[in-house]
Amino acid sequence: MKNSETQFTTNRRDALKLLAAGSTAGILGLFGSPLARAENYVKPAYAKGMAPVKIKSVKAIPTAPEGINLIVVKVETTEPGLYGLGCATFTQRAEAVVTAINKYLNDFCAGKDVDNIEDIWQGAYVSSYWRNGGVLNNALSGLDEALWDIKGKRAGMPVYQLLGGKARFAVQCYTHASGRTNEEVIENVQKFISQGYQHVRIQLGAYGGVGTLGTNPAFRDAGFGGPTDDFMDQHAYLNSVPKMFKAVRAACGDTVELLHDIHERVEPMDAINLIKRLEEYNPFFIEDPFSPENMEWFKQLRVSTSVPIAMGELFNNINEFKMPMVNHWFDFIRIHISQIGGITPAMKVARLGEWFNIRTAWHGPGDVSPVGHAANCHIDLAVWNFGIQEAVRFSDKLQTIFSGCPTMNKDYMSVNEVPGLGVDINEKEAAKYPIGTKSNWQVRKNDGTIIRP
Ligand code: GCO
Ligand code: MG
Repeated sequence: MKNSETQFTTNRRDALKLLAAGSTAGILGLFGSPLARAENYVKPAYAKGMAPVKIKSVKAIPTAPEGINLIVVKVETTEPGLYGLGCATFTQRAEAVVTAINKYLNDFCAGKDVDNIEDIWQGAYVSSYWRNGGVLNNALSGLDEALWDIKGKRAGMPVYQLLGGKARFAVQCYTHASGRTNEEVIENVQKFISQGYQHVRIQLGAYGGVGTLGTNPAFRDAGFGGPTDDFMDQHAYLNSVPKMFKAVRAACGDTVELLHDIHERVEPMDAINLIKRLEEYNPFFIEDPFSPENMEWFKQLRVSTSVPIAMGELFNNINEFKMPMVNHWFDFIRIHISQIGGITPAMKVARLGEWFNIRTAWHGPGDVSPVGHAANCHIDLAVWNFGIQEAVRFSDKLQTIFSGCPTMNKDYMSVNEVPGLGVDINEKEAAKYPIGTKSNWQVRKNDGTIIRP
């Protein structure tokens, strides 16, 4: 039996508990805390009578009509005929993204309310505990963009309207002019100028340019590395780029805006010296001077030259670019938006950029699906700090699979003006072009050292 002492303490403890509970309720009641209000929550008027639409399934639709792996996510809902599409294209690891979508996101999302995009995004983002990797972020992007597509369809509006409406009539784009010689590059630049382009990216050959044309690097003679590994002579490349700019400026004049992608292929100090040698040709921007592993070098670059810089297609993680943006380390943010998780995070990046006058130049090459290009374009229409959009031409074959692709009028891109993102997919056609797995980008120096590609 408890003695009087313990009885007292227990009573005292219970009394204190009661008091606490009473005072919490009192305090809560006083300040009208959410806890207190939750039970009074009423459905907003517009939703009265609207059955909440739930996610029924999330699946990956892989296709590779041009030999480039593309991954689209389809979110089907409990409302018959209502579904959304999103881009989850990580072309080098496509199979892994398909697994992440079909095995994990489908389970995670089934039964969730399609309207709560931010909540679903945050939930899916942390659901793996370890996060911010290319594979999971791309899967999340497919889901996210599909939910924005659905919200546009439910609202009866193109997605850019949900993002704040048009800040410009259409989206100005740049295109790629390359060639094995300066003469071929000039020919292509002139061709694009005649098509109405004012911004043209110039590259001699593939990334690394003439530096990759050497046939018998020492490592191959030594039997080192793989038989298909590329070779790059960095100095041949570094010497060729200023000559290319000089030749193009001489032939095409000062009006055309010229861009170039170093593609993180040279040593940081060589990149800085190269960019200084390009100053006189007034580039619109020079892209990816360094790899994401070398962000600190931007300090040196910024005090060495005033050439505008674009950075970021390899970024996956907010921590890779948040402070560099705050420190004005580059002028254009080049994110591959599915690599960070889609429209929801990309809008936050764009808004952050606005406060530091960093403009958008989203990644838009062939390894982004037409759904992804549409997502880029909807954001580009709506954000104030739009810079330029990388554009590709959608082949007839691609358009047999994807209808409603963004359209080009000279160098201006426009979205399909229908509710949602505007792009639809023919799954039967898509299935005719299965994805492949062979994508290991290996580039080596003469002695066989691996170069970041
Ligand atoms: C660009 C890019 C691409 C990438 C490609 C990787 O600026 O468009 O650098 O060409 O290399 O997307 O798969
Ligand atoms: Mg690039």
